[in-house]
Amino acid sequence: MKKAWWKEAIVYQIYPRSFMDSNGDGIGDIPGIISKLDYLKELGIDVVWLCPCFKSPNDDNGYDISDYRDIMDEFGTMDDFKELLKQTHERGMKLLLDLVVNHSSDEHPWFVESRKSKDNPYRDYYIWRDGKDGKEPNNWTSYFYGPAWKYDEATDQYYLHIFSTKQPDLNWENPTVRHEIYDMMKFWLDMGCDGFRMDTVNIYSKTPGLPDGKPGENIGEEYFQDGPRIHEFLQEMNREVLSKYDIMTVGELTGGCIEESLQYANNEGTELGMVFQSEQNLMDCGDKRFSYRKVPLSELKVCFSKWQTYFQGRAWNSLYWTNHDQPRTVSRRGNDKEYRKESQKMLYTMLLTMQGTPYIYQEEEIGMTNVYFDNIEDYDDVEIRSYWDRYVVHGDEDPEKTLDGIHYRARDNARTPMQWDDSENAGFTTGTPWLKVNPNYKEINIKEALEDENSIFHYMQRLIRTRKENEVAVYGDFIEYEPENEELYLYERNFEGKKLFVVLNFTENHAQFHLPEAIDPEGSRLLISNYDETPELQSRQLRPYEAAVYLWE
Ligand code: TEU
Ligand code: CA
Repeated sequence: MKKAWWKEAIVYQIYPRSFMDSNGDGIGDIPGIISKLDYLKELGIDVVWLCPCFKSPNDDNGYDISDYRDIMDEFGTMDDFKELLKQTHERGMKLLLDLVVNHSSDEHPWFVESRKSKDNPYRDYYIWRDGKDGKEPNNWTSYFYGPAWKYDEATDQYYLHIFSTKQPDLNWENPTVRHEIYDMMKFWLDMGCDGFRMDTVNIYSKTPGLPDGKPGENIGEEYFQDGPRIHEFLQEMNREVLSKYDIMTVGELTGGCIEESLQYANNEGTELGMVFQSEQNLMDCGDKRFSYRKVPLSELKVCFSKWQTYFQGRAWNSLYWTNHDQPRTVSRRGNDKEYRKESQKMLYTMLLTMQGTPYIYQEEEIGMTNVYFDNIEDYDDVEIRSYWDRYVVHGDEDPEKTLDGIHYRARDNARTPMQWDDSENAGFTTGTPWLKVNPNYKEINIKEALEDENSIFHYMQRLIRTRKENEVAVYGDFIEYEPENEELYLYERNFEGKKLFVVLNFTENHAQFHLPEAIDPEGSRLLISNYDETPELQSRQLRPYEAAVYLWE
């Protein structure tokens, strides 16, 4: 197993818009982030990943970029950014940027030029096609609903947008586009940035001819996910940019299968350092975007264990429970009521004792919950709004049912402003926050967590320290026990003569744990646990959401 700093790092994801507002305009900003760097350092963070902070009209909160080389007005200036970079480095932490180059904003000068005329030098930066019989060039659909094509009168053609109409897809077939992107990446890396999280990295390459897709929810996916030239493109990017710096990279996969992921994240390092698999997020989907089902523990375990063992010795995993596109972990996988603290601690014990690089989304360290707005107007997300408009306002979906699904699945769950304390607007802003603060900020906030020695924050801090002191937690091989057990997740990790054994109760009940025959408790000691007075390793009753990790050395 080849060691690397980014394999040992703990990453913290910041959604800048919701993190900390320094000037009272209700929008989080870079000076706000700088003012909280010591807090992140105290938690034990090594790498800060910033969601997009570049110029943007904010149709999709920065995932629609109109200038890749400048900072979003609401977030601050280039000087603020450089100060952030400097102060992050001064504290021994690194800064990861979000690279969004499957598409740009329609307000990017490239697109403004491109749409002017068919012979504009920028025309071929995007994907333009003639309509077919007065309709779209093919049947592909956008992830934000409706056709993936928008008609543009000026030139009587359509442009492709896999996401919103304000996010036209860049044409990766065009080598000039690719080199513009590589140059832009070098611009940030030469400034000292430490790597990239790459947005929707597996959909850059579209199948030539753009054939009609088979019917389904996201039509056309089979022609743009893991497309024919994607590995060629990433290997080129790796040769020309990535391999020249000591950086970390993580690609976000839209869909994407495990076999293909192995190639993206391969240990030879020809493409990316690691990828985010999205399989774990798809398991609890219902038949619609905003509906859901309960996932049996055995299914969740199949998913995590599969990625652990399949990658072993061949590729490096990323580990995450949530991000800015997903609901809060404790509401989704744990119990956000009477066992909020226990279950969140248990879930992160799991994450931090697996092989891969862990990512902690903002406020996970205080066990933040979903938000349950009653009024659809209180939601801001372009995805929710366009869904509601299409399927409730102009369709026949039941508003109550859809709202229930939104409560469970919505991206805005993760985007409510950070709860720093119990003062007005949770200490996030002195103005009016861009998205309402979760009404639970009086009970759940960072000030409270810092004052309580039994808080999730302090447990997370201890978990992080424990992981860093025990290489086996980072690099160890993974062996699972009792995969069919619907209450417990049991596994072992091994590295250079050391062993960990992890016992996790995923239920709110007492659950019977039988020591597996293959595990000899002799010589083990308790490394960490989310309850007091945890006994030595033996068959016994586990308390609700109990987690315990034992070490042999
Ligand atoms: O998300 C890409 C992605 O996989 C989406 O389909 C995601 O699953 C969806 O938003 C959930 O419904 C990335 C970003 O993380 C997301 O915030 C952006 O909106 C999107 O790309 C477009 O840039
Ligand atoms: Ca602000």
